[in-house]
Amino acid sequence: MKKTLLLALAALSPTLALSQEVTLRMVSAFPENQFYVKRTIEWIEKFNKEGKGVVQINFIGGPKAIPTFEVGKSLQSGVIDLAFSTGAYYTNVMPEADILKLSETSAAEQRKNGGYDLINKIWGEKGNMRYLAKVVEFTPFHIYLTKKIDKPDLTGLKIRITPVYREFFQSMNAQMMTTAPGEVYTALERGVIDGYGWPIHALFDLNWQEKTKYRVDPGFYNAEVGVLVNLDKYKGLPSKAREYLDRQSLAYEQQNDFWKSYNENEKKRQAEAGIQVITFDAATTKAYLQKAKDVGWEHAIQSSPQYGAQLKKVLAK
Ligand code: 173
Repeated sequence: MKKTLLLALAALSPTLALSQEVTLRMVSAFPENQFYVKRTIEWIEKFNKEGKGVVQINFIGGPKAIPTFEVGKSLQSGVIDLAFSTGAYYTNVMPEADILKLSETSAAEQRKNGGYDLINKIWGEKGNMRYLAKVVEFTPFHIYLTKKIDKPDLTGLKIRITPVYREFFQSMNAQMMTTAPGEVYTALERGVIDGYGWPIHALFDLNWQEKTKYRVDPGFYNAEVGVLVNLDKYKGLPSKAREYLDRQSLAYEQQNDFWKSYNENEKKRQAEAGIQVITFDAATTKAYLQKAKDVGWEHAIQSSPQYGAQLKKVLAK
C-alpha cells in the first residue's frame, strides 16, 4: 500500500522521478588529450543528453585523476564506476586482460561465438567488472624507432613497452622499459628510449611524431580499448539504467568500422610527417608475424592456465 502510494507520487512529481537518476563516475586510463578520450567524451555527451532522468556519466578525467596502471584496480574496488582502458593496463587485476590483444575475431563476432560471454565470466569472477563494449579494434600495433634496423632484431635498443609487447620484443632481444603513454614523449626527448610499441594511430595526439623516425611494418595483434563497469554497481542499477548503459555501449562498439579508414589516414599522416617505413623480405615478414602470435599465445596460456585455451577458441582464427 505504502509502496503503491510512493510510486503514484513519483509518477506525479518530477522531483521524485528525477531522484531515480543514477550518476556513474568514469576515469580514462589514456591521457585526456588523446583522440580516444575526445571521442569518448562526445559519446558521453550524447549519453547524458538522452539519458536524463535515467543515468548520467560524470567524466572525472584521465591519468591525472588516477594513474594509468591503477585504473583497473580502482574499478575493481568500486572507487570508480566506469573505466576507459585497455587490457594491458590492468594485468595487475588479472592476466587475462592482456589476452584481448590477440583477437582475430571482431567484437561483433565475439558477441555471437560465446567470446563476449566468456570475457564477462572471467572479468566478473576475477575483476569484479563487466566489459560493456570494445570501442577500439581493427588496429594493429607497430614498433616505432629513432634508429634504423634492417632485420627484426632489437639487440642494443631500449624500447618502451606495456604488457602488450613484452614477450614479442623480448624474443627480439630488446631492452625494455614499461611506461604509461603520458611518459613516452619525455623518454624520447631525453634519449632514454630508442623506440616504443604503439598502435598505428594516435601518435600525433601526443606529439610523438616529432621524435619518431621509423615505423616497422607490418603491424601485429589488434589494439583493444574497452568501456568497463564495476560489477556490483552494474548489478545494483535500476533495470532501466542498466538497459540504457548496455544499449549505448553497444551502439558505441558498433561504430568500430570507423577505425579502418581512420587508420589508413593516420598512415598517410605519418608519411607526411617524414616517418619512414621499415619492411623485411617476405619470408622474414611471415616469420615475424608468426613469432608475434606464437609468443603471444604461449604467454597467454602460461599466464592463465584456467582460461587461456578457452579464450583462444573464441579469439583466434
Ligand atoms: O602501448 C600502449 O600503451 C598500449 O598497450 C595500448 C593498447 C591499446 C591501445 C593503445 C595503446
